[in-house]
Amino acid sequence: MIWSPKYETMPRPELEKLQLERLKTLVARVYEKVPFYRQAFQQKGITPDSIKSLADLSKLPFTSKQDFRDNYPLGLLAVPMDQVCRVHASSGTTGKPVVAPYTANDLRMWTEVMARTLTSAGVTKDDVMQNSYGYGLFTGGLGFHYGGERVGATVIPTSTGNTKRQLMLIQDIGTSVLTCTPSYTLILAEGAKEIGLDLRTTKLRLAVCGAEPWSEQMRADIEARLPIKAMDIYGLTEIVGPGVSVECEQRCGLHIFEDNFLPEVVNPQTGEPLPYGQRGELVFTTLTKEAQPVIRFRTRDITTLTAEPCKCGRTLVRMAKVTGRTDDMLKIRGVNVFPSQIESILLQVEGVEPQYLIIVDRERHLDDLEVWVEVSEDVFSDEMKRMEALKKKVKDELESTLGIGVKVRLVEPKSIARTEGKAKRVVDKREMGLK
Ligand code: DLL
Repeated sequence: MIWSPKYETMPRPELEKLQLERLKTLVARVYEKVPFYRQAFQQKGITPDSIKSLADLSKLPFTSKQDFRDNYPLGLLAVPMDQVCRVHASSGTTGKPVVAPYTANDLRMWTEVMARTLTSAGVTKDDVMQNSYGYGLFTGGLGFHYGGERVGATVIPTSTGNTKRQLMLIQDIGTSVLTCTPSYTLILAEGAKEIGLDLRTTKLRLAVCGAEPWSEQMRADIEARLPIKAMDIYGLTEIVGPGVSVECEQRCGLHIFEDNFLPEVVNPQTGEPLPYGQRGELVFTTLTKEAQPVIRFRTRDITTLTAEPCKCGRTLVRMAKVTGRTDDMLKIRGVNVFPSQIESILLQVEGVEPQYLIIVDRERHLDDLEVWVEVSEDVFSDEMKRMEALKKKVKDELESTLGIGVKVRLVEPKSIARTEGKAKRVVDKREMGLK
């Protein structure tokens, strides 16, 4: 089903016309209302009149995470404070959080894109949707909550954590859809096993997962452990929260709600826009946001875009699943390594669990990569020889793909700490000042 056929299946020429109109209005607005943008435009010799076609987008300056920090908390606001009806913020693990203010219209738009998102993922009014994204400053909880209510589903606002209670509600209320991070689905699967609950006896059928990178291998693993189809949803605080893009039933990339969020992919080094099909950094301009519109935000997420028609009927551009960020790339002895590569390799080896930790250290001026991975119960209780063979297999697979030496440590089931929010899978001791 398509929630808003008008916008989701609009012929592309018409959509592009709408985007251009909205872009012109946006540029004029931020030029007038936000000193930060006016200055940035002036530095590039741009006025609102410089935007005559969508291609002129590339003349506009970028906005970075640092710009949000420099203007903390509300220096990028484009409306008077009395028009702001809600404020969210990112978790801010790396410094000050990013503050996300919304006007009443922004909240309406967000609810609408979340209704489109959930519908595209397969949620209907007949579903019972257990929302295990964190409620609070994080955009996940309330974003999904209002979207779920808008499509008419029954929403259970559990928020994260308290796995036992989550499992109880799945059984007692008849939850059919889980909305949570991909890593939390695995915590639920483990919890169910511990209490002897066979999730196949429940009504669970679908999960709408996002907020962290997860590989196709991780998806296969999740779908093998739980009786669900796991759909990918993407979003970020700076742009709106969840609801920027989502998969449809074809699962061949995530449709971007382009009437609201104008995407580009650029070369992360030079900032040069790249054509469809080329991998680079995703950049977004918000076309309809009132409180804190954003011009050309550098997401640091790496993907490709395609405008090829999709069988689902949506005309919206699709982005490939995000599996890495420009800033999660580890440079190990000069070699680029993405955590997602390690995840994909590990999950193809029989006998290991989808729980791992990547530890980067520096020993006598040399970078050292160590991967801890949990083994399954039966392997762990088996003879030493089998453990040794498994360790060698994991090491060989990692080394042959990454092209560098890797230390592997097989650890006991459930020994790697689980996180209920976004999974933390890399410990870089080089950055932590421990070396
Ligand atoms: O994570 C919003 C969200 C909530 C999205 C719930 C989906 C579901 P932030 O905390 O600002 O916002 O984190 C945004 O998370 O730039 C990506 O690096 C990453 N991310 C989000 N969704 C995905 C995904 C929310 N489906 C940052 N795949 C983004 C890969 C994702 N990475």
